[in-house]
Amino acid sequence: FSQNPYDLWLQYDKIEEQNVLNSYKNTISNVFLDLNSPTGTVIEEEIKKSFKGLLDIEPKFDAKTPNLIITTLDKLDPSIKQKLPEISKINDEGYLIQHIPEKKNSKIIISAKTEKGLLYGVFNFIKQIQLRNDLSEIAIYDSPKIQKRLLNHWDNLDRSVERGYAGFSIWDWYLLPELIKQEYIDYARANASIGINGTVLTNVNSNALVLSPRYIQKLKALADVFRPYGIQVYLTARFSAPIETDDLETADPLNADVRQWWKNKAKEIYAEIPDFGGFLVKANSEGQPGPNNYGRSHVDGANMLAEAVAPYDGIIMWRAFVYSEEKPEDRAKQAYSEFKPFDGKFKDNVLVQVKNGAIDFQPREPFHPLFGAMPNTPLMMEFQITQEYLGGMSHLVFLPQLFEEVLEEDTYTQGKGSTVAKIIDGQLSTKKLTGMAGVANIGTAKNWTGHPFGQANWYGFGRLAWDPETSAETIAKDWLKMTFTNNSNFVDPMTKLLLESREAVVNYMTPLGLHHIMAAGHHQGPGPWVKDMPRPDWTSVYYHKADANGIGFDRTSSGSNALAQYAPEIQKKYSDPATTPDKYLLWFHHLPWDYKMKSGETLWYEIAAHYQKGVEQVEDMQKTWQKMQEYVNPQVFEKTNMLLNIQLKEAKQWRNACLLYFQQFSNMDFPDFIPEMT
Ligand code: GCW
Repeated sequence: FSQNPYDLWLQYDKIEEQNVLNSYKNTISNVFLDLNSPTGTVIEEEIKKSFKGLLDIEPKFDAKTPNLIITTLDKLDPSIKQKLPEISKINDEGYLIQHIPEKKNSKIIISAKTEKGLLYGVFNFIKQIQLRNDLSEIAIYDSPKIQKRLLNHWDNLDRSVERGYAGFSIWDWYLLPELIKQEYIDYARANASIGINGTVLTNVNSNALVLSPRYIQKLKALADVFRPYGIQVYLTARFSAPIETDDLETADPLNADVRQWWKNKAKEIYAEIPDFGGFLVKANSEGQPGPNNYGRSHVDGANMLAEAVAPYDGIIMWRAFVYSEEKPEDRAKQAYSEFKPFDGKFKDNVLVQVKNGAIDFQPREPFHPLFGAMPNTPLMMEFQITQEYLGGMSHLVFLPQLFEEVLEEDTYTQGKGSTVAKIIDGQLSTKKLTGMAGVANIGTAKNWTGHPFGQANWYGFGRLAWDPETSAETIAKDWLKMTFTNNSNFVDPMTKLLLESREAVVNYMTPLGLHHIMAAGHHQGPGPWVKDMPRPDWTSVYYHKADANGIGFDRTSSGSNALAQYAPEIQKKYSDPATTPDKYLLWFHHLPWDYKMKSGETLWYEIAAHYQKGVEQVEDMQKTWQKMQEYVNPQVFEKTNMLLNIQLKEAKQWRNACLLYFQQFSNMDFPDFIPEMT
């Protein structure tokens, strides 16, 4: 095996099936490529590398009759252009791969409006070979549906990573700008291969130092590395930076000196990095400074920054993750209460970045009620790829399943079919900007993500940011084939394993709509008993509300009425426990322990059954994995084995801890299907 984990899904092992190998060799070994640019060099290197690996050939670049033509549309011969049926459909980042049959000289055209599009096309073309797809009728016309496809690194300047489980930050700030690590290049390449086109390098809990001239030089060095791969750099902006890094006395967004300070700062950055992407801002949230400190609104703050970067086509991503220390209002309601009135008031280059759910990256949450509620504001999705609440470094959880579930949800805000995906990709917005962010799970670990299967979540995020309607199943299959092998004895059972892994974690951590009952602070492991914290909405008891009368958070009109923030169709369905999907039951309702569930069993029984099921699902995952040894690099096999053992141990801890804790309120027996508990 090579299957070097460092190479992620870009495994280019030689094709073993002789007939397949020969047919590829015959179809595509004579390449025409005429790009004289840094991106062109990247493309050429990738073609060489993949052909050497997969096909064991050096492609010819000077053949008279090429059979693989890679060039931008403006350079294509009109006679060829005529044979590209859907050419007008692709956008500036899109591409086409079209087979053109001819008697003597059949060929494949990879083309795009821009070189960046061409790079994406080339990566997809190589993927077709990794997947062993037939090229003889290939006709792919593909464009990203979302414009800003970004990773968010919660990386601090001291190289610690907030909620990071894969080592330290890959950004070696101390040695930048002089030292360019190979990892930077490989990071850019991996991201480009899945269409990611930007990266926010620093934590949203930000440090103003990164805006100082010394750091701008370091940033420039990274931007120069990433540029040929079509990746822009972004920074987080600490709102109080004018005070902290200069001697301004205020950071009030309506103060003329403050406004000028940010304009100067933007000018200074853009002088070094002309394609700098812009700023991501966490303001007035969890202790971060912001416009509210000066009696100003989020709109005042965001628009001030937007004005500073607008001359350079920069954008501001303003996070909606706010919940006040003083407000008694249900935390799930606060972002909506605060931001909805701002709809239409932000400048055109501002996106409001919203987490997928209203609490915080739980194993399962209903979609955030802001989606669909601000049609005149570009809303950017924020997913978390790093597994803060989903087992950190040790649990195998395939997150595209979670992402897909959120994106498919119907908000009904503009009638049936108003899915979250359609809001994110701009179809249901009056604004043009679109974006999706994923909080990265990348670090200095030799395989980038620590857990070998963390790579699938990075990969899957990229795929969904490109097209939010991609199915989790397609992503699972592609990733497994590209990373390991095409053998269906591996791919089929492992696809099933991946697709079930998310429900497993929900079952053994937070079934039936339970949420935020993790241990305090680090969020690893169970902590339904957590109650003494600096803020009530950081405790667990705030969320599960278990007592002798029952369990769950009443968010209907008899409770916090958070449900009123959703469209009438959803309100109607979810206001009655009988019509609320079981998966959200305790998110919206407080119900007695002996409440009769759809299954006919009591609520207590179903809670226990779900915890038990979660444990059994991990046991099933282990059984499947045991059969996969012959397809997987031995180190990855053993590591995953050991991690699954830890996952099973922790799943049992979750089950036992939660059931023992809740039993003191339910006062009901454990069903006898949990031998350890009876
Ligand atoms: O829930 C919290 C996390 C914090 C994080 C915050 C946020 C970066 O526990 O670690 O801070 O979300 O998203 O801003």
